[in-house]
Amino acid sequence: GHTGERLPPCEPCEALAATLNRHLRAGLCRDERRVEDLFQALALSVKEQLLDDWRATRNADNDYGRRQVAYLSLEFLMGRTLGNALLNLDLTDEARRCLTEHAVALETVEEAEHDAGLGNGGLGRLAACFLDSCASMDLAVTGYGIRYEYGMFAQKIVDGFQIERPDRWLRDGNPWEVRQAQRALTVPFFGHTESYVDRNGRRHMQWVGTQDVLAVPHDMPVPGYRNGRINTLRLWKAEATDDFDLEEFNQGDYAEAVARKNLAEQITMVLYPNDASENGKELRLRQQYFLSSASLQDLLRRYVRCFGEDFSHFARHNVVQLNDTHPAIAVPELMRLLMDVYCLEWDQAWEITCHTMAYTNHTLLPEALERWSVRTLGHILPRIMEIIFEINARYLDSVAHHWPGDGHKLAAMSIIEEGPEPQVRMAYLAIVASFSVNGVAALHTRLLKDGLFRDFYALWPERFNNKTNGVTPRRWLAHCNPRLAALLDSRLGSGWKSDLSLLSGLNAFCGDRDFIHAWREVKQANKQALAELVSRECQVQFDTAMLFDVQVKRIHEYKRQLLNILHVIHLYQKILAGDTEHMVPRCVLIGGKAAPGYAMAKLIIKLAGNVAHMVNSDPLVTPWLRFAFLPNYNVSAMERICPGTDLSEQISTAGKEASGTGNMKFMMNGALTIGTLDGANIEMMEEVGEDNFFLFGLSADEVAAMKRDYRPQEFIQRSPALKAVLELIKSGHFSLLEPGIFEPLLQAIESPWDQWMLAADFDAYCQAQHRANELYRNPERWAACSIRNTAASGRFSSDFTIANYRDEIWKGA
Ligand code: DL6
Repeated sequence: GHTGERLPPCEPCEALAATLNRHLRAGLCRDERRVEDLFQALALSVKEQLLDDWRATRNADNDYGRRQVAYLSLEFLMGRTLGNALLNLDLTDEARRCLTEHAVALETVEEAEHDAGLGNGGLGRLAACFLDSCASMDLAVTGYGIRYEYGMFAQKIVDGFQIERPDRWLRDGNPWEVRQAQRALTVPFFGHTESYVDRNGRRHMQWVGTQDVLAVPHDMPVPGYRNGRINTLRLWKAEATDDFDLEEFNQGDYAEAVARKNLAEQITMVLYPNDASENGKELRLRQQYFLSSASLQDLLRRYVRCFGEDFSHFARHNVVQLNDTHPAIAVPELMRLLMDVYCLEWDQAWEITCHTMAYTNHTLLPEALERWSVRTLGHILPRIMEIIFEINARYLDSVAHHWPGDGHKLAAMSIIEEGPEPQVRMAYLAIVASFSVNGVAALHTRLLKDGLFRDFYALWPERFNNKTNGVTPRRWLAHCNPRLAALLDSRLGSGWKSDLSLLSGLNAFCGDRDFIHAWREVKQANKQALAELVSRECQVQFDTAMLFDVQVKRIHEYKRQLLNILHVIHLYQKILAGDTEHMVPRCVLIGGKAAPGYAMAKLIIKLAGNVAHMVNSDPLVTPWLRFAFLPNYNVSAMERICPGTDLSEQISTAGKEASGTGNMKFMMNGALTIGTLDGANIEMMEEVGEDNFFLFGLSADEVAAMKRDYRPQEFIQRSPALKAVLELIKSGHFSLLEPGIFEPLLQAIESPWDQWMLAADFDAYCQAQHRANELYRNPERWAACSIRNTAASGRFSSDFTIANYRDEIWKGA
């Protein structure tokens, strides 16, 4: 038919088994059947099953009966899709039945799926949890992101050092995505601006001489939990525009045309692997603008199709949630589109922008606060730079009005940071244009208000609000821990999967011997599965009778994996000294990736490996202690890790971890936490009670006060244990073949500039570890505390978080 012609509706979908066989036959032209083939065929079949609901969802949302939310994020750390999709669509049993004739377990097929590693860590995984909750709560939310050809690198450990390997996750194709070539849009770069006067004598600006890049949507389905809603994650892929290829070709410069094509496609080639630190590269800015522009054009196109070019209700029908400042360039871009494309006046465009944008901050660390040099931004996006200058000029008028005659304030609050190389402060740009600014845990939001954004809070207190993070109970309990899920179902019914507060019903079972027994059996089985993973990936044997003590997250000094390693060395020394009375045998696991350019983080990994080697190869030590570093920690590894963990390490320097979300996954799965008063740990402890939590260390206020006169030597001299640990490292015991290699770590601990204050917290940490040891000696009491942790985790469902976004920010969604 012709383009756009309506075709008759399709036949209703056949049963999963029939689709599966069809896809298997269609996808294969050989006899043997690999599990990868079964995965592809099953994924395509599941996608086919949800297509009707997906279309129905899109059609229902297109009439703007409710406010539409666009969640803009440079990262969506989705992990695998199959298992979660089957769960939400209630197709798990049917899929299992279909696979019996192929004599393969569903779990085996699930493991053939590559993780979609389109994110670094917490920020990207939060976006993924939010998508699941939004769909499950029947909200019209679209995720907008980038379809990186290469996601988060794969981590290999060679001689104890991290090696990065490219993550070619699309190698076998992505069965979930639907390419929407007909909905491609163009995004301009470079060029310059000109003014012109229209027929009515109005002056306009235009951005000309641009190099345009095509943004092609690749849609991923986001099924709600058994409610028929299928939301969309729209990932943009950059491609060269046809016309500009042709033009070059006609001029005979074929090679140049191909080179330019590669340049355009570079934009979505790779995810920047830096978590909580600045990227600063031009290509990163191009990614940010590419995502922001394409997504806003998409929003405007949909709006205009429904309402024409009357934008007076745009903000009532749309809200754009900015996931950190990465997409904050959307602010001037929306202004540009409204003014330059749809001819609105400044004031009207600004009114719309300020009622549409909402900004979430995810970090207080200064090195993660984005700045772009005016020179770079002006070169790549000249029209956008002009608009930022104008936004700043008008906004500084209101600052001057609020603080008359205070030049200091003007400089401190300006979107442009003056200096030899003027910079655009992206967080300020986001705040100035947003009707809502939120932090991600109560403490974090307080620190934003009193510290980092103090002046803005004084100017616009009503904009600031807290939304404590959460995680989806579908993936992080029902799917990843089927044994515990079955036990919960048997006692509570299955309603907890969509109302996690029902887990509080578990409190009634804390004294029930049979239940405690069943609870411990589940944990044992999950520990066995985790031990198998550790054995396969680390060649270290974990014994399920021992306490499983786990810290998995990005490697960063502020997260203090080093503190954990020092404690392992402390235990090692106690064991060698024969001081094992009442010691509970323990297996310590650390996992996580270091940013490729972060030397200290990489050295921490190396130390973990060397210490592990000494611990695990000493037969006097291994009955008491085993230690492993798990390579390539990612979403699917966490699905195996959190159900099998006894003790969860959340030990960041107070005031540095904005929220944490791994902490919540562990709690839900019945781990006890050893942690500082940081991020959401505080709220977790409030929910479960201090008796069921191993709290230690300085508070955020104490850290801030101590910073003025920090003397680590005093702590070291006062602590025989710490002294001994540092001396053992210094002696070369863990670096016999690499003398002096750990010197930078030792220097950091002993430096008065050590922001992370390891020495100050070491003794308190060991005492908290000792309390954990004592509790674990009584397995029944430990299990009761474990039950109470799961029971109290309902608050940390991302459904609860999203209900708050809906009611307090996205009003009308
Ligand atoms: O809000 C999600 C997650 C928090 O749980 C972590 O505490 C926080 O470190 C992380 N922030 C970042 C910062 N990246 N940037 N910009 O990843 O966000």
